[in-house]
Amino acid sequence: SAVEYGLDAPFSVEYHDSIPSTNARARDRAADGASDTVVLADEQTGGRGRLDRDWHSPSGGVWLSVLFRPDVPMAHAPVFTLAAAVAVTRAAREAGVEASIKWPNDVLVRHGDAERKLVGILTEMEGEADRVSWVVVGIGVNANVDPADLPAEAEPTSLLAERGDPVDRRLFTQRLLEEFDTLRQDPANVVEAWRESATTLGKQVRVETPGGTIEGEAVDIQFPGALVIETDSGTEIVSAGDCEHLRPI
Ligand code: BTX
Repeated sequence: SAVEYGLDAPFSVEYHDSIPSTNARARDRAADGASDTVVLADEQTGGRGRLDRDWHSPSGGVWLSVLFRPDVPMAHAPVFTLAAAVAVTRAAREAGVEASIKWPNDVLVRHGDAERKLVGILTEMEGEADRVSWVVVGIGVNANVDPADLPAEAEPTSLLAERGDPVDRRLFTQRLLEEFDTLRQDPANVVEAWRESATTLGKQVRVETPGGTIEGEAVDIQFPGALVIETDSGTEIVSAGDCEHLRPI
């Protein structure tokens, strides 16, 4: 139970040893009318990433989903992905791991030229254009897991691997949720907080979108989460939802 995990969070927390997907569970809770609820699991057997990709979630991770009902139009919801990235980056840094954000939804750790993936974030929502009904922000942190148990092609890392010893998951999750709670109440400030933790800005990037490939320098991020890219032929603005892949070039 959440009591066993010992969280004192600004959300009601339900804890599962093993569950297919905390996002799926949070969506079910949303359908039942719940809000301000966190679903937390030690292991997921059917974790999902963006575009229906698999998210490997062995025992020892921090796999969680936050369900809430912000009073914002649908188009603003991507800001909560940024908020989650900032929150988890701050919590990781407090745990001694120099994480940074790769737009739109990855948190990674740099080792020289290599970037190793520590976190994935998947935001889902439902509602009307002028007001969301609910938002579920799924945050997957490779906490106390061995990167060798994760897909090698993703170049994964974990808090355990970076620190050399296990992280206190209770403390880490508590800090993550506190940061997220503060940021979600102040969406206008999230973009500024994001700029401070981001690694993407100032870099040459190649972004795959449904409309084709965009190459240029990532110069800024715009509310609620679009990336501004200076290309040879002018400025392009890519929304987070349209990014299929971003690579440094
Ligand atoms: P994404 O689509 O950006 O990344 C998915 C890709 O990441 C996969 O195709 C694979 O290559 C790689 N990958 C899979 N598992 C891991 C891992 N543990 N570490 C590093 N790389 C990996 C990112 O999607 C969004 C992931 C959200 C996960 C959370 S966990 C709690 C919640 N429940 C749920 O089902 N999803 C979210």
